[in-house]
Amino acid sequence: MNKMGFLRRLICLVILMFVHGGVNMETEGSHIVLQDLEALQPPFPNQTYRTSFHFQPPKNWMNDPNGPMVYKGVYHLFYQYNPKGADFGKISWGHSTSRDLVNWRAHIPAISPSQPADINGAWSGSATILPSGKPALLYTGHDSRHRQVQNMAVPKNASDPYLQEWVKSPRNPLIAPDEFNKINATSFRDPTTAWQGRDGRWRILIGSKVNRRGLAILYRSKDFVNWVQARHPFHSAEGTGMWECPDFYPVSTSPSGLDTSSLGSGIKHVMKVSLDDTKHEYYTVGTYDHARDKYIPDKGSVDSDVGGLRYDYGKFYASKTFYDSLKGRRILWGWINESLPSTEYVKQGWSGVQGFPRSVWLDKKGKQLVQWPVQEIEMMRSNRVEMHGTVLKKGSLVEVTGINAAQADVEATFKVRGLGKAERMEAGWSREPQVLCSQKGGTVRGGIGPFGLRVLGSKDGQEHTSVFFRVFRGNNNTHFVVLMCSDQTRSSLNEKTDKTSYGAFVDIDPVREEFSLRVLVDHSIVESYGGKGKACITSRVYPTKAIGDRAHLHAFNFGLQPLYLSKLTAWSIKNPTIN
Ligand code: DQQ
Repeated sequence: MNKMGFLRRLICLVILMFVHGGVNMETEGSHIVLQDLEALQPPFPNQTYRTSFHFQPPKNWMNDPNGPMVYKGVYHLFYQYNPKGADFGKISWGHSTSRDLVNWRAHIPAISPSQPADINGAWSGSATILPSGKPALLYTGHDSRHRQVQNMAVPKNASDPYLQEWVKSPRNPLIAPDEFNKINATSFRDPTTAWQGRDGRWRILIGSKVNRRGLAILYRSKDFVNWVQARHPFHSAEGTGMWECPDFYPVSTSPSGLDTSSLGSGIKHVMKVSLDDTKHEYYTVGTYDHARDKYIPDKGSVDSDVGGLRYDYGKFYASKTFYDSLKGRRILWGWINESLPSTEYVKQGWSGVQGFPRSVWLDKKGKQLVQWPVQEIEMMRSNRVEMHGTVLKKGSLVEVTGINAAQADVEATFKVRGLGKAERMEAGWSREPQVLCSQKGGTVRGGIGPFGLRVLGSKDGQEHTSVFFRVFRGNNNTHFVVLMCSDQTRSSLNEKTDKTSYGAFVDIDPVREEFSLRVLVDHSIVESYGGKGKACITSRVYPTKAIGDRAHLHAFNFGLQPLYLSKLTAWSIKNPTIN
């Protein structure tokens, strides 16, 4: 609604209230007035950056995805939500459902602060489908004493596939920090989905810390109500600080996912934590020693966000997976926050988006995960355009036309013949991919690369976000290193936006493999998948010129070595119905 429309409705409302004044009308009138006032909320001053196929509530603040699950054929997504405004406040669990992970319908919040055990906020948690087939939600309550405690809620009516109403356990809190367990009451949160061991007991992890050591504390239960703390933490790592939103699940090299309680041969486990200090996540791949109830990362799997593996090397936090028993896959959700000062997003009337849901599985080398947008995205594709065998000489910038470049799915494969021009990794250069990307951005010419895609570009070239590869030769000349960057330095002429460049090293063998790059563009989101999903980078950008049909898409090569764009396929993405 524009400003005029809003004023017109406001005037009508005042007249209505005036005409219908009087005792009898007042009860009915006040009901109508309340509903109308809700509808009459002024339009958000800036809708430019709302996304089209990424999940968002209609307004207000959203952060972590909570309790994702599938129940009676319906996907559920809960999320940390402030019903009162666009900044973090007293948090509820917002709730939406979907039959296809693409179109979503909003429901009333599932959990709102009401008991002493959550009166200051219903914080993050997870869903578990119990053997009865019914779900239970475990979540952190910020209680009346400002402690973090663990609570449970169950559906009021389990025959409703939309599970619109939830009842809190009268036994809440089920788990609380006290003088005996020596748990820091302000660092004790975010219960995982429970898994059942061979002894039949349920297990959950809760994030915590002792000084700078991040911890995943293990609890066990026979009945899902009485939980007993294990003597030793399930896993911990020195120097990582508070572990938020731990996630622990089995994986195999098959894209088919596994139920959280699965054990057996050919199964590895993934442990992911979100670091409160750096707002980065990292994961390790390892072994679950169920006899000792301990997790042991594989040798070489680094237990840190520095040098370790991350789902996403850009904006992506407080993520959570669930097992989709409908389609036999594991799906990952993660929160993409704003890159604007809080005053800006409060003005905007909303804050926070969820990443497009991704399937996750173990790469065939067994050392890292592969992620890929769920296949349902294909339902929204239209206007397919294709390019084949295009030569990209040095300095090439080739426009891709025929699609909506502000709302697109682009898959490209680049082929490099001859690596002789690869730059040598110099001793003084940073080994940190993010730092390297900021030193060697999308306009800094190299030997092999930068080459890739320029998205959300303005006609005059002043604005664009470049997602690209660059190949380096290792010091001893025996190997090559592939860097993937998402360079936001020119993403917006608005000086207030954060323009950090993000980077990752990708496990691509440039001698034998082509370079695959997929980018989902959604107005203010650039979600990139390099090396067929081995490295992902999400950027949040706010173009001032490259908006809507004024956005352009290019393939480019600013390296000395010519190369081929062997194939590029791009689609516009149609608008799904979201909330
Ligand atoms: N967000 C929640 C916490 C969690 C944090 C509060 C992670 O439960 O630790 O909204 O973003």
